[in-house]
Amino acid sequence: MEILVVNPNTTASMTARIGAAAAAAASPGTRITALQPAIGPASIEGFYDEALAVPGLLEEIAKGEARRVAGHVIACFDDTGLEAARALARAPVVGIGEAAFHLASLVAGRFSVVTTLGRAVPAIEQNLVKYGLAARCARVRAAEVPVLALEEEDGPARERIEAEIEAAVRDDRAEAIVLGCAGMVDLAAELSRRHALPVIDGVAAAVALVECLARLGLRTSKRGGYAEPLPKAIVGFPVRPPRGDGEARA
Ligand code: 5HY
Repeated sequence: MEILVVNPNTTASMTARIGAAAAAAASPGTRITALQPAIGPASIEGFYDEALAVPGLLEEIAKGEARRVAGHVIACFDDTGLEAARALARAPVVGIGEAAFHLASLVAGRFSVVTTLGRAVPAIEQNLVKYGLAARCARVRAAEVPVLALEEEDGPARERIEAEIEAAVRDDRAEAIVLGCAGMVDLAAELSRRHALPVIDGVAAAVALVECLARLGLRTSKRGGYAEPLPKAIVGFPVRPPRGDGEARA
C-alpha cells in the first residue's frame, strides 16, 4: 500500500525528516510518499498560518486521491485542514495530533503535550475537546521554541523540550508525553528512554493508524459532514475532488 504523508508547511528539510520517521514506522510493503505543498507558510504557528496552509494541503490530498493512495497523513500537529481533507478524500485521513492523543490514551491514564510556541496551544486544546480526549490531557505545554528552530542541530530547542517534560512529570503527574510538533519527530525514542515514560510521536502513530484502517478496509464515510464537496464555481482555486469510486490501488 502507498501512504501519502503531507507536511502542510513548505519547509523541505522538515518534510525529509518526517518522511524518514514515517518510513521507519511503516510495515514492510508500505510505501511512504512524503511531500510538502508548493504554496503556504514555511512553518505553522497558530491559527493564521494554519488557515494559509490549507489550500496547498488540499491540492496534495486531491493528487493523492487521483493516484488512489491507501491513505493520507496530515503531518502538522494542529491537524491542519483535517476535516476539509476528509470531505475531499475517500481514503482514510489521519492527523498526527489526533493519532498521538489516541495512542497516548491507550498506554497512559493521563498525558501532557509539549508543543512549540504559546500561540500553538489554543488550537491543540480545541482539538482535544473536539476529539473528546480533553479529560485525558493534563496540560498542553509550550517549550517556547519556534518550529524552524527544531531544524537546527545544536540549538536550545531540545533542552527546553526536556525541561517541559520534567515539569509535566513533576507538576502535571503526566504518565506519558505527546510531542506537539512534527519537527520533534526524531526525538521520541531517546526522550522516552531518558525520562522512563512513553513519549509519543504523532507521525509514527498516524502511519500505524492509517495502515490499520486500510487493512480493515475502513474508508472515510461520505455521509454527513465528510460528504463529497458539491460541484460549484470556485474562483482562483484549482482543486476539484476526484470523481468515481476511488478504490485504493494496491
Ligand atoms: C507542526 N507547526 O507540527 C506544527 C507545530 C505547531 O509547522 N508543524 C508546523 O507549532 O503548531
